[in-house]
Amino acid sequence: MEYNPSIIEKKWQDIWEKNQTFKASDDRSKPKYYNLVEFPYPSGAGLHVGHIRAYTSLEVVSRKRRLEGFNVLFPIGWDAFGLPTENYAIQTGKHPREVTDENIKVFTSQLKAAGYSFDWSRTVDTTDEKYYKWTQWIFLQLFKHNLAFKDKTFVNFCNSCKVVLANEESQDGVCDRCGSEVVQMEKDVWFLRIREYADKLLDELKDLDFLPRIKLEQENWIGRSYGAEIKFNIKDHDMNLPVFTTRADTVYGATFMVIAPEHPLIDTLSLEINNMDEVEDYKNEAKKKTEFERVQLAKDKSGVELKGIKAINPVSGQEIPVWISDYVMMGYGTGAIMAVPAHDKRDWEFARKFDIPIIEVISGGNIEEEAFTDIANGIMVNSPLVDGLQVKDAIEKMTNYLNDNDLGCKKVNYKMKDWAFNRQRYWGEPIPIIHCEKCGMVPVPESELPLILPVIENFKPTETGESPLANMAEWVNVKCPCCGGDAKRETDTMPQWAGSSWYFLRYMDPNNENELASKENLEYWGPVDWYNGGMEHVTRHLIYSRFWHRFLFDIGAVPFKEPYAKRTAQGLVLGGDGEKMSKSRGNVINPNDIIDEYGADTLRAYVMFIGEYEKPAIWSDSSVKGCKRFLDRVWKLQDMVSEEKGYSKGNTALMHKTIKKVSQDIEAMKYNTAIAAMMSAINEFNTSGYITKDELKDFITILYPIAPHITEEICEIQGFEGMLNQTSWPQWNEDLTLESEIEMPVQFNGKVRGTILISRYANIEIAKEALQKDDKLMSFMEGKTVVKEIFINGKIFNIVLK
Ligand code: ANZ
Ligand code: ZN
Repeated sequence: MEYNPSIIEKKWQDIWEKNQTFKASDDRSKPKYYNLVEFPYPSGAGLHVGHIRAYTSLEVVSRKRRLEGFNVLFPIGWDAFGLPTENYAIQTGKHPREVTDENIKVFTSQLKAAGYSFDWSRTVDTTDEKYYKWTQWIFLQLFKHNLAFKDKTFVNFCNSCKVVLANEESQDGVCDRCGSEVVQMEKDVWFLRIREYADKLLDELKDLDFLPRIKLEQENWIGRSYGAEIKFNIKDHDMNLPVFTTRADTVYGATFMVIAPEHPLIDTLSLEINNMDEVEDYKNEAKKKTEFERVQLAKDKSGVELKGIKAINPVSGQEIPVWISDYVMMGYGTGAIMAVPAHDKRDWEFARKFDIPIIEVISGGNIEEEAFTDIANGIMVNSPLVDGLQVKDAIEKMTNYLNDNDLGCKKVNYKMKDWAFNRQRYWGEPIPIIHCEKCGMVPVPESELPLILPVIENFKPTETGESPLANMAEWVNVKCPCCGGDAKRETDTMPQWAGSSWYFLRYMDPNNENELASKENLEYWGPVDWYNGGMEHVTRHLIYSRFWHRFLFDIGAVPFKEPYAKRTAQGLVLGGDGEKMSKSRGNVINPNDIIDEYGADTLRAYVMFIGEYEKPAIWSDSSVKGCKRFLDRVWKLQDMVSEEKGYSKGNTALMHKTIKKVSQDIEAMKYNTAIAAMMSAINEFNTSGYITKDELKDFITILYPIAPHITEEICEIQGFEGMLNQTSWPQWNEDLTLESEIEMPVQFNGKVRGTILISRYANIEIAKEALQKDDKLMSFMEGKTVVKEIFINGKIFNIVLK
């Protein structure tokens, strides 16, 4: 019989679908295991091989867990709101709903063709009103707990397209669609107070089983920093300028101050500043730069002194100048710094460029040449209050001094900003808020949820950068739920991050109309046991969803603190040329082409074999063929099945070894070496020339998670009992993993002269017997007498001759 993947795979997929084999029942009597993969954005481009690499890993784990007796939840869904679909709708006039439905169809058939064991009955779609009803509900809870608010901020705006652009649409300061310059426009937008959760999100991290680099990304994103806020008085004014510093030890070395170009002090003191024109020009230039350009790319320092303004150093009493420069960000700390050029690289460059004094306060370096930043070894100087101390102690002492004299206080800062929760676009969840002149911002009553996104004709944003919803008078104008007066609906929609912040909860109870999920189901299925996804999502998505979840826990809406017990990440799949796959490069591999030519099992085996799972991997057509050949050889094992019961003597160690290796490697995400072990097992079966039925059964069982179709088919042809999806995962016996026959080295006077083939457990008598049958080894003993025999069980036979 020939191995014919296209027939076999369709057959088994139909059986799984018909029997609903992978439907997860809410059967609480069984131990559960919840595997989560990042649900795809159903774009027009279809599924790519990156998805396949991302999903196959936990697909393998899911199939293995079921054989281990777990009730497995392995769901999939659609993260379907967002820009590409909306932009496509603008270009074609097709409604995003229609576009989304078409794309979902394509994705569904592609994922099914790959043979994934998803529970298709639990599919969620973030754009489905039954789903986003609860996204809106969560927003309302945040609003009611004062964690959602509106504030002014700057957004990227394209004057020619008249749209607010996301950061990813306005890279390098130009509009992605028309190429014109992007300007910063001030707008009133929604924020979520995620900063209030910074400590909770950081402190829980330590107990989670996240990859170390993922934890690090989370820590850096939140960016907690312990320091002090210090007040610098403005000369001749009854006001002060607070700064945030992690280096209170260096206050004596602060020879100037720098404030961000957006700092409100400029307006407050505009009458006193003698060079306002110059200052305004500088502010306008700074507006054009993104934060990245300001912080990372600013090689050449620029700035303008606020002429006519002086600050007073709180410890030395010295008058120092105040500058504005774009290397100081308004969004961090207080938007102002004390500059210590002797010991900070950026301040040093700035002082050099503008000829500002540099005072050494930590000895050990050469501040004429560069800033001295070795805090571990420097000793304080020129600082009467802390001279002679080490930096660490000086920070402590100076902070206490400032605190006691009302000049400053301890302060913790976070890099993470509040979450800008808005889009001025159509294809998103409407924010359920009503603006009333009398009552202010009023939540849409929960009983009126979902607030349905109205159907419109024109998806283009308005001239003023508002969402197209703003054009719909009949939708916008409502009565205030509070006072009944005329009011208007909020027209901003939620960002794409919203729907993906809680989807894992909905999978636990996808059709619940009364709650986001029932208590019982949340208790049973939660938390997610294993979450795998891309490294590009371990900052924002992972933090946002942990934040929402923690909030839901705090208000008693979910019974567990952290959503994901374990989080891992796959590496990218690069094109055959080693570059990122992209249409323009022409190096994109369509998974369906691979399935059509070689079969889904080959595709799955290949993406698992392609290389270390966490590292980027380069696509190779010849390795795909290699994986197909591997499966051909698996199929051919059927030609050498012996009638022997159990494991044969010759294959026992091989079986136990291979089961152990594959079991452990799957858990450690070392899929490539698991497959390599199975490949070499096939070589050994071929060498011995036979395989027993039980050996074949167990061998195809451990291959089943990776290549379920071919293995189910073999199982059926061989008449093994039941289907593989109903068997148990094979166990190994550690003692039996050891090869029973070994090649024991034989030494004469300390020199290895050859080996004898004996049982691992053989004693010296058996070894001597084997030795006597070996003419070559015996020839070394000719004419000599044996002085001593040293035999180490299972290791070595050493004979001393004279
Ligand atoms: C004086 C000083 C002396 C500083 C020294 C550093 C070295 P992290 O660890 O990131 O919190 N800073 C504070 N606010 C800033 C802002 N809005 N924009 C740019 N820089 C800002 O770093 C805190 C340090 O970053 C602060 O400590 C401040 O410079 C600077 F030898 O103050 B430091
Ligand atoms: Zn009102």
